[in-house]
Amino acid sequence: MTETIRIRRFVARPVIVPMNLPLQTSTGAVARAPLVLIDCETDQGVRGHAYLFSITPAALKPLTAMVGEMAEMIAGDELLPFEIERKLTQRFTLLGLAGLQRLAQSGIDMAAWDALARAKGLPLARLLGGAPKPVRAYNSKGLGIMPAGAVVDEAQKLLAEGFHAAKIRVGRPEARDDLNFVRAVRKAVGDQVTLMCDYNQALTVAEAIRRGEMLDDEGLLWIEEPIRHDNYAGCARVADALRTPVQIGENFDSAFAMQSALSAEACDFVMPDVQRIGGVTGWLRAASLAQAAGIEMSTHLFSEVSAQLLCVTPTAHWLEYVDWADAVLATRLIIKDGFALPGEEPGNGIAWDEVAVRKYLAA
Ligand code: SMN
Ligand code: MG
Repeated sequence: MTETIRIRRFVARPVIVPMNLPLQTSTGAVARAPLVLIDCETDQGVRGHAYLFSITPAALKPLTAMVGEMAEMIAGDELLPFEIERKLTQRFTLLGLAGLQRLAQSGIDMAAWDALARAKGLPLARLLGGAPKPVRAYNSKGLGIMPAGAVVDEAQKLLAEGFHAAKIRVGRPEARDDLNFVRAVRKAVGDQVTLMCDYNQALTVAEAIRRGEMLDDEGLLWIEEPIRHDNYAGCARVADALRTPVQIGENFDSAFAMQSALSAEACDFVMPDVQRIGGVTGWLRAASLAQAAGIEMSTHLFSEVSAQLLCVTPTAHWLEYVDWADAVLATRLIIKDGFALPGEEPGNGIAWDEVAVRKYLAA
């Protein structure tokens, strides 16, 4: 029996929610989370949910508007994410499949897959042919560019939430200060804890090699985005020069961008971001590329849907855990003994706390 589900409409709502722990990166502070909450309404009454993170509040309204305009193009269509991808890709090719366009299309894709999963009564991982299972997770909420004196407290707080791994933000003006900070964290947490660091593209190629060599004996699992994200030849030089693996991927605009990076041998690991790689559909394509290249694939932000996706990723590596949408979520991703436990409830793990949504509405 074939059952046709149609899209009635999408509703996009902008909210700005407080973060429990503001984060200082080499590009500045992230203190509040501007989110676009997307609902995919179907003719069967089932609703799918997804959210986008506009990073800066300045992009929140344009992103919400872009989701709204894009959604009108597929109202009434069958709920088929691959067909939605084909149609929207065609409509936006001349504009360019990047930036806010990319985020909006990924959000629509995620909400559509969620509606499909809920319509079938399956968690997303099962709809995709796998099953929810524990995925290794690190706490990415803190250890920003902060005073050295606060390290012990912050590290202990992050690990006490059930993790055995955490990410350190680096890219201070002086390399020596980064090194001292990394050492202070290691001293605070001990040898059993996994640590990685993230430059957020702060360095030149030569400086990335110099600083990377300084960090090479610190036992870091990876060095993330040391230089401009799309300088793949430069990334390859850095990756080649260092013993510590180089991680990139949160800025891949599609699986095609990831393929270019892999062809250039730009990195040792990849960590696509589900709102840039093309939602669930784009993630699946990227996961196959990582498998073919024999490269570990981690996630970026969006812990709820990403935990489900990691369950069907052949070279699954680490889940990046942040709780930045928690203020408007009715459920939380469970963390236990260093693992995230994606649930068996139908869908991608996202449901709204409507009272909170009304409170943080930014319209
Ligand atoms: C990051 C990205 C976007 C917002 C905050 C922090 C960072 C990460 O690059 O990988 O978590
Ligand atoms: Mg990063």
